[in-house]
Amino acid sequence: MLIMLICGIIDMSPDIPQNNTERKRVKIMTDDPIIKYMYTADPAPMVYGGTLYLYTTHDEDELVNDFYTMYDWRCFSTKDMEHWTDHGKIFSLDDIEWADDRAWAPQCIERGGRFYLYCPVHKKNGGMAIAVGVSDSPTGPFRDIGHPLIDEGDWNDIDPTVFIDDGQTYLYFGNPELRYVLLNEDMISFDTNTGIVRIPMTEDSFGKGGHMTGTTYGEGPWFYKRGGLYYMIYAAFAEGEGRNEHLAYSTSDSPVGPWKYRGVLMKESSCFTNHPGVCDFGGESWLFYHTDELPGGSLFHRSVCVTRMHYNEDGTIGECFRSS
Ligand code: FUB
Repeated sequence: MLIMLICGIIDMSPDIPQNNTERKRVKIMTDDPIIKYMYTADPAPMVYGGTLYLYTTHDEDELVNDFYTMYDWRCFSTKDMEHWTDHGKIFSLDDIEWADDRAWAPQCIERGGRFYLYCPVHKKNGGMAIAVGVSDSPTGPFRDIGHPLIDEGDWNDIDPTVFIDDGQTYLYFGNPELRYVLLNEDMISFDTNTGIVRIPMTEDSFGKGGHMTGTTYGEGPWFYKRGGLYYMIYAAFAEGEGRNEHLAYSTSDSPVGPWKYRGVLMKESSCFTNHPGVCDFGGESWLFYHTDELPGGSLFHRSVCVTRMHYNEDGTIGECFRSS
C-alpha cells in the first residue's frame, strides 16, 4: 500500500525492492525523507572509502500489538549526498538465533578491513541485549557472533554507538542510563576488568530534564571526537508531560567523561522519538535524524532525513533545523 502511494509521487516503481529478500540496487535522489518507499528510522552513517553508508532500522507497514514492529536492518549508500543506492536488508532477526524481536538502532564501524554492526535486540526469554554482526563488506551480509555482546538482563541495553580513539574502541549505549564498555581488539568482546561502566547521570552532564534519571538524556547516543573534543549527541526529553524527543548534546575533554551538557541541537518534532547520526562527508558536516513525515507516518512509521551541521570555533554546534 505504502509503495503504491509513493510510486505516485516519484517514478521509481520498476526498481523498488518488493520484499525483504531482494537485494536490488535502487537509485534514490536526496529530498527528505531520503527513503520514500518504506519506513526507516535510527540512521547511522559510516564513511568508508569515499562512500557514505547509511544503516537504518526498518518500521514494518503492518504493526503487531500496536508497537514498534521491526525485524531487519537496512543499508543505503551515496557518493555525493544526492544519489542513493539501496542495498536492501543486510542483517535481520532471522540471522540471530538467540533473539526474537525488536531490531532496533544499530551502528556499524570498520576495523582491520572488517565491518562490525552493533544492534539492540530482544533476547528470547530475556530483556534487551546488544548483538554483533560481522562482515567483510560494508553492505553485508552480516553474521551474528552467536551470543550477546552486552546482556545485563535489564532493558537498558539498547542503542550502541562505537568510536575508535587512539586504538581503543569505546562502545556507549543505554536508556535511561548511559553506559560504556571498552571493546577488545577483536571488536566482539569487551574488557571485563573494566566491565560495564555507568556514567553519572547528573544535570551538569546532561541537563535538567524529563527522563527517568531527572536529566534530559533519553537514548540514542552518538559518540565521536572532533577537533580534540569528544561529543555525545542523544535523543533527549525536556521537563513536562507529553514531550517528544528532541536532540541534545554534551561534550568532554576525555572519551570517558566527565560530560558537560551543551544544550538542544534540534527541537522536537511531531514524532515521539528522534535519533541522531553524525558524520563529516564531502567537506561538510551532516546530522541524520528521523521524523514521521512520510505519508502514513506515525511514532511507529518513521522516516530518515538529513540536515547540515555547523560547528562554532569553540566547538559548540549551532541549532540544526529539520528540512521541513
Ligand atoms: O527504533 C526503536 C527505538 O526507538 C530505538 O532503539 C530508539 O533509539 C528509538 O528511536
